[in-house]
Amino acid sequence: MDAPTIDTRILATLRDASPGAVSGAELSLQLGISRAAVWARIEELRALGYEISASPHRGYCLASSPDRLHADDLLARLGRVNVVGRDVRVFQETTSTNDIVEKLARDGVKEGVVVFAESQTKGRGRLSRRWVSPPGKGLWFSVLLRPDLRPTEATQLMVAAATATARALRTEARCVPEIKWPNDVLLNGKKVAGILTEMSAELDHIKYLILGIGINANLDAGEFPVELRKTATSIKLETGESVDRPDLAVAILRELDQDYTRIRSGRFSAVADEWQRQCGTLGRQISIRIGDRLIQGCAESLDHDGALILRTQHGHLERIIGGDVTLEK
Ligand code: BTX
Repeated sequence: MDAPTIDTRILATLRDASPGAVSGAELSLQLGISRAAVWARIEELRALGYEISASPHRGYCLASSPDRLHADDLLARLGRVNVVGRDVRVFQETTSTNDIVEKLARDGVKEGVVVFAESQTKGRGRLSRRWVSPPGKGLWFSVLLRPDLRPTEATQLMVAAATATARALRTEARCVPEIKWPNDVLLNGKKVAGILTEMSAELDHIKYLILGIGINANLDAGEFPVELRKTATSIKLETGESVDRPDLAVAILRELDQDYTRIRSGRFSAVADEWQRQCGTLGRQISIRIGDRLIQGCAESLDHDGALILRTQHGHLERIIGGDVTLEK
């Protein structure tokens, strides 16, 4: 992990002390900079929207944080991680965070880097479909991984991403998400999050894999295009409350770091078990479109690689590694 910046350390120290305060002298000692330099950094953080009170006797106290993604703050909240989130970067606007991470991957950047954007002009889903990503309303981010897996095992990471996202939604937004195989997270039957996996691989080896995760946090109904209003939703629309985006972002990265650690140590089955418990697809009659082919049947289980095992109308078992699922009534 790179050395944390001064701002990351200031925010981490203020958060640890909150609701208490930390004196300028103490911060100056901890950070190895002058009290005037501490004050200058505090002024910069205030300009970004952090409400930091200062009293001559008590010192600095973090009263509130702005609704914005700030890399230093995300790192301060995240603390120690194994892989996912050891480097976090935030863009105000980009085409697609997957594009940025792909460039980093080709430049040889280490796995675990996470790129967020406040808005994407060309956010994408699978098969180049559009992903709506308005500014300041969601979490649009991508994670670079270099797993020691075969390309056929990539579904494991999609399953991990969906499981981690669902778990974080439960704890941070107190809602009850359902996972729809392979890459959707639903709230009350509508899509609240989507996951896009893109990879570069050789025949038997993944070179790198990019997990792109989009979460509709605080969008209002009018912020979705009309054609999506029946199928898409946000956390705010379903719970009636705005969610703290930086807190949710950090919760997902922590959960993902934990699941990735499980997968790296050969314990995908623990992730799969959890996935099965939250998955609304299992036991249901579904149809899956794979290119021109439409397969119908009952979703029976998930195999050791994350593929879906489907019992077709004719009683055969089919192993499905990707496609568009429609849940039948
Ligand atoms: P998907 O192909 O399963 O879903 C795309 C479809 O979902 C679209 O065709 C549209 O019908 C619908 N849709 C579009 N935008 C939204 C939205 N905001 N909420 C709900 N439904 C929507 C899902 O692909 C994968 C999405 C990954 C998005 C992340 S964001 C960060 C990263 N960067 C990037 O460009 N993509 C990923």
